[in-house]
Parts: sequence; structure tokens; C-alpha cells
Amino acid sequence: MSALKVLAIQLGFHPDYPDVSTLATTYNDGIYYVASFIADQLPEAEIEMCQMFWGEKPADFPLEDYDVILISALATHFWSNIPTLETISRRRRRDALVIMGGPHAAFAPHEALKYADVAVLGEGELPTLELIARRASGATLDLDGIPNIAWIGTDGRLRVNDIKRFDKISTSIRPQLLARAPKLHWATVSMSRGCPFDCSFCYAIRLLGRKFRTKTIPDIVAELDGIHAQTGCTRFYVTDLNFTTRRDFCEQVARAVRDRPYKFISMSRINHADDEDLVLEMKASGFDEYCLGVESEDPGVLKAFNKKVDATEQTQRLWKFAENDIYIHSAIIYGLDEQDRAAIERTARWCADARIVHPTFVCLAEYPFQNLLFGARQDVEDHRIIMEVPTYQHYSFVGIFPRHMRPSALQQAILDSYDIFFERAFEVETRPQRRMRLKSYQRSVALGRAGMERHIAFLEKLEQPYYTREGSLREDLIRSDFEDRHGATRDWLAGTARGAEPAFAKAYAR
Ligand code: B12
Ligand code: SF4
Repeated sequence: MSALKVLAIQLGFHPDYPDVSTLATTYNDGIYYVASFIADQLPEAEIEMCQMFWGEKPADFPLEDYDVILISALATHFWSNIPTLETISRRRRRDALVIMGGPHAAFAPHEALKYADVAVLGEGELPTLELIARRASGATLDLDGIPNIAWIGTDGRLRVNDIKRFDKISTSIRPQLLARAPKLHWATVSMSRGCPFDCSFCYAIRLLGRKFRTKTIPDIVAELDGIHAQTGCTRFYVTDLNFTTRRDFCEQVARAVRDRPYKFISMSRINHADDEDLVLEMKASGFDEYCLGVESEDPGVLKAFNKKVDATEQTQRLWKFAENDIYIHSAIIYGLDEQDRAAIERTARWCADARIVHPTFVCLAEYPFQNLLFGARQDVEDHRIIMEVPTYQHYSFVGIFPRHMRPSALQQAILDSYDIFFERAFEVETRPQRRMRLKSYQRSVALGRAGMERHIAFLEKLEQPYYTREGSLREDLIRSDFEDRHGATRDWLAGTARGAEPAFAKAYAR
């Protein structure tokens, strides 16, 4: 029997809408973990990677030859690559298995299933292995009982299996999968999964769950060394949702990598600043940058997002990081009804005063039908979401109809926030090293400017019928338009969606 041939594809961004964050230039690690796990479990399989971030094109691969095609995409990648997905659908073998995973498949499985046989709704390793095994064992593919998957049944209805959060996560990225990587600024790697918090806007916990699970320290060190040996990269983006969830784990990682020449950026919460001993111990091991879920300085906004932090202490905590020469990145979220233009300007200026070095000003984003499908919360109702465009769920680009301002005005406010921030930051920041960082960030933001201006023009056209001359949202009109365009899909989903089943919704929220 010939070896199983697998192609793993990471879809890329739309060239007109690049990401403003410098960190977004690295690869998304999810597909590498899935592909590496399959390689570990099925050593006879031949696994190839097609990374669109590096200019590789799926159409250049022999798509007809593969037994399994794995596709990973954010929403923005999905809607930026419809012609590519059509090419894959046209050229794939009919008896091949096409599986789509990652955020878009997880939150809009019905869209992913236009181009894939199966959508994976969360962690992909075990469901993918099981799918491959079942495909190999029979002519008809029996999908019942495989956790975390969705597919379209022979009756044309969406099927969603039970959701399971897995206990162990021992996979390491196979360095060979990065063989064709260009010189990387950052290599992404995951050391733990899950976050125990429950912020309202957060889709991350819906993918990876709320149970914090760690890899073993020897596995982590071996993975870092392997990626370093393959790519030469010494800087790692730790994609863990909340790396500092457990102090003992952080200490162990810090000790294990102390003698390595590595630098890390990891995600954490702002109260990490309170444990200065740990912050400094980690800094001595290369953890001198964090991406913090700051979101806002406004207590009302933080409460609305269920952030569970004390707003009065945000600034002092951020100063502590700055005083210890630790660089802070953070997404600052706009789009709630109470965030008018004045509040947005205040927040942008506050970021500089609080000495955040890399704020990314973003728009609240939401998928429709989340309550219906999964019993999950949505802050923005279905009809106010701008879907099916290359900027969909790319948070740098406004993707909702706010009630209090036009989408184009919000996008303009996002753009202006960068100017307000940089003007103030150069007044506040005196340390040469930090001023250099600000300058380099300012250059990368400038690269994203044309995309935002293009998006403003798009939004102005789109929103025109939906706002009165005075600027209030004509909600009845937008609702009835939504009904015309998406009502049938919603009703079709309602036939099999599982959000109303308490046991399903509970497992999903874990
Ligand atoms: C770390 C992170 C970042 C980092 C690094 C990203 C990077 N280059 O890897 C930074 C801060 C730079 C970033 C930026 C952005 N991010 Co981000 N990010 C995350 C976060 C928190 C973790 C991602 C991660 O790597 N996790 C660890 C790995 C192991 O998990 P995973 O990728 O989810 O993969 C697992 C499953 O999804 C699944 N899977 C994935 N692919 C596939 C494929 C197949 C075939 C199968 C079967 C399964 C499968 O299996 C994997 C392993 O179990 C996620 C939320 C999340 N996933 O939890 C958001 C997330 C992916 N980001 C998001 C967004 C929007 C962005 C930006 C576009 C934001 C912006 N600026 O506008 C940019 C895009 C950058 C980019 N290159 O993609 C959204 C995606 C929304 C959407 N629905 O499309 C998410 C979901 C955030 C959220 N709201 O919760 N991000
Ligand atoms: S702390 Fe971060 S990862 Fe955890 S729920 Fe909140 S936003 Fe999501």
C-alpha cells in the first residue's frame, strides 16, 4: 500500500489588508501542531506544508495526489482566499478527505463546509487522527462519535458532534515543517493551552477551553531547540492564551531556558505586574515582552467585557513593567456603545501615558449565530456584523455597525488613535531604547495605513443607507436586510444547532 499523502495548508492574508501588528508576520502555529501530531502518530505518512504567509500557493502543489488536505484559516484568511478554496475543491480527489480547522471553521462551520468535508471546532489533533483512521477503514465515512467536528449529512443538514476538551497536549512542532521558512522575526510556539477566565469578547477560550494544561518542561525545551536549529530564530512568540496562569510553571520554564540565547513574548494578564519577583526571574530568562489583555482604561468598558481587573490599578501596573524595561503590547478594543469619539481619544492618549509601547487599536468583533450554534454569548447582535469580506474578523478593520457612530467614523478613530498615541508617547518616553522601539512600531503601523484608508472608503459606501443624516443607525432597515440575506441560513442552522442543549453548551463553555 502506498504511503498516506497529506497536505497541510495555511491560508494567508489579503494583500490589500495587511496586519498592522509587527508580530502578525510570523506563522500561525495551530496547523503545525496538527500536522506534527499526525506525523508522530502515522510515521509512514508523507506530510507537506503549504504556507501562504511565505508566498506558497496551494495551486502549485499536486492537489490531485493527496489523500488528506488540512486547511487552517482565520475568518479574514477564509474570505481573502475564496478562489483558492474553489481551486482546491475542483482539483482534490473525490475520495480524498478535506478537513478545515482553526478559528473560522470553529465559529462558522457551515461556511467552511462549502469547501471541506469536515470542520473541526476546537483542538484538531485527535479528531484529525480519528478522521484519517475512519477514512482508511471503510468506503463510507462514519462521522458519528468523533468529538469536535461538524459536517453536512446526506439529508443536507448540519451535524455538530459533542465538544470535548482534551487533557493532554504533548505535541511539538516538527522543525522539518518549517524547512522553507524565510528569516523569521519571531517563531510561534505553544507551551500551554486554555485560560480559566471568561472575558465576554474572547473567542480564544472557545477554541482551546478554560482548563489550563501545560506541556512538560523537557518537551518545551526540545521544541524550542528544534525550531531554533531549523530556522535560526532566537525569538519566540508564545501563543499560550494566558502564559502566567500558574507561577510554578513559569518558574520552571524560566529556569530551563536560562542558559539559552532566546527571547520571548508571551500573553498574560495585567496583574502579572504585582509579582515583581517572578517578572524579574522571567526577564532574566528572556521573557522581556508581554502581550497583555489591557483592552481599555475605562472601568465601564472593562466591566462590560467581564475582565475581572481593578481599573484603578491599570496605570500603576503598566508603569511597573515600563520601569523594569519590559515591553508591553496590547490590543485596545473599541466599538461598545459608550465609547464615543472623545472616549476613544482619551484611551489612545492614556496608552502613551501608561507607557504601553505597542498598542493595537482594534474593533470589537463577533460571529453571528454563536448562541444558536453553541449556546455562547454575543455582545454584537447578528444583524450588526459585517460579514463575508476580506476584512471579516480582522480586528484592525471595523467589522460591525456601531449604534452611536458610523463604521467609517470608528475606523477613522482607530487610525487617528495611532497618531494621538505616538504624539504623546514621544513626549512621555525618554529612554533611548524604548524610543527606538516606538519608532520601529510607528513604521510598521504606517504600512497598514493604506489598508485602513481603503477600508474607510468601503465602509462609507456600505453604511450609506443604514444611517440617518444625524448619524443614528436605522436598525429596522439593517435587520430586514439581514433577514433577506441570512434569514434562510439561520433557519437552516436552527434545524440542527445545539446551543439550546444545556449539556452541549456547558461542555462548549469549559
Ligand atoms: C496568539 C494569538 C495571536 C498572536 C500570534 C498569532 C500567530 N501568528 O500565531 C498575535 C497577537 C500576533 C495575533 C494576531 C492576530 N490575531 Co490572533 N490570536 C492568538 C490566539 C490567542 C492564540 C493562537 C494560537 O496560536 N493558539 C495556540 C494554537 C495551538 O491553537 P490554534 O491556533 O487555535 O490551533 C488549534 C485549533 O484551532 C485547531 N486548528 C487550527 N488549525 C487547524 C487546521 C486543521 C485542519 C485542523 C483539523 C485543526 C486546526 O487545532 C489546533 C491545535 O489543537 C488566538 C486565539 C486562540 N486560538 O486561542 C487568537 C486569534 C486566532 N487571533 C485572531 C485575530 C483576529 C488576529 C488578528 C487578525 C488580529 C488583528 N490584528 O486584527 C492577527 C492576525 C495574525 C496572524 N498572523 O494570524 C482571532 C481570530 C478570529 C477569527 N475568527 O478569525 C483569534 C481567535 C482571537 C480571538 N478573538 O479570540 N494573534
Ligand atoms: S484573560 Fe485573555 S485568554 Fe483569558 S478569557 Fe480573558 S481575553 Fe480570553
